[in-house]
Amino acid sequence: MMERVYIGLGSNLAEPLGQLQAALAALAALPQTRLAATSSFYASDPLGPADQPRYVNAVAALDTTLEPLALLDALQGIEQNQGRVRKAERWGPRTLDLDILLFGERLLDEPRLQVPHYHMHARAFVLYPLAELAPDLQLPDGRLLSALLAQCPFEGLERLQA
Ligand code: A4P
Ligand code: MG
Repeated sequence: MMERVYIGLGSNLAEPLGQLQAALAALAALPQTRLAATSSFYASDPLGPADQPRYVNAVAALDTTLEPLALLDALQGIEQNQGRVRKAERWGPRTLDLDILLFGERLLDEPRLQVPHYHMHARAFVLYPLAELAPDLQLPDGRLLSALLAQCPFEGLERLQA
């Protein structure tokens, strides 16, 4: 079954814009998957430790018949290919982070995968690009994206020219 998946992309090291562009090309090349849409790129103030560069963030929409864990494996492969080094520090700088925000209507709570992504509800750098792609989106728990946006100031975010 084909399902609509939203991926959050983030980078704040080694030319973040180029990292995101390379990641989008890699997403478009995934098996059993179509890259359906891409948001604008946004510069964003770092959440977490403040002594790190600003991020570039975006959201992509995929249509896929991959199962969730197979998609997660593929995303982690793309992160590795782009030089991601996992460090102990939480929310520290990274060349590329690919998060599964939503996977169809699924609610997943597995050791390796929680969907919807646990913090998407309050992150401007997720909600605003997501709203470009799906302004009328309803989360599997019934919450409307528009209601989450109303609680989430655009603060710290800057939409970059394409
Ligand atoms: N995992 C569980 N659920 C998911 C999911 N829905 N999508 C597991 C992807 N992975 C999921 O992830 C750790 C483990 O989460 C994975 O092995 C997977 O099995 P990670 O990418 O290694 O670790 P992380 O990203 O450092 O941790 P975390 O807690 O996911 O961090 P976040 O929430 O991704 O935050 N500031 C700005 N402005 N923009 C950003 O993009 N990103 C972060 C990272 C911090 N500050 C930021 C940004
Ligand atoms: Mg992550």
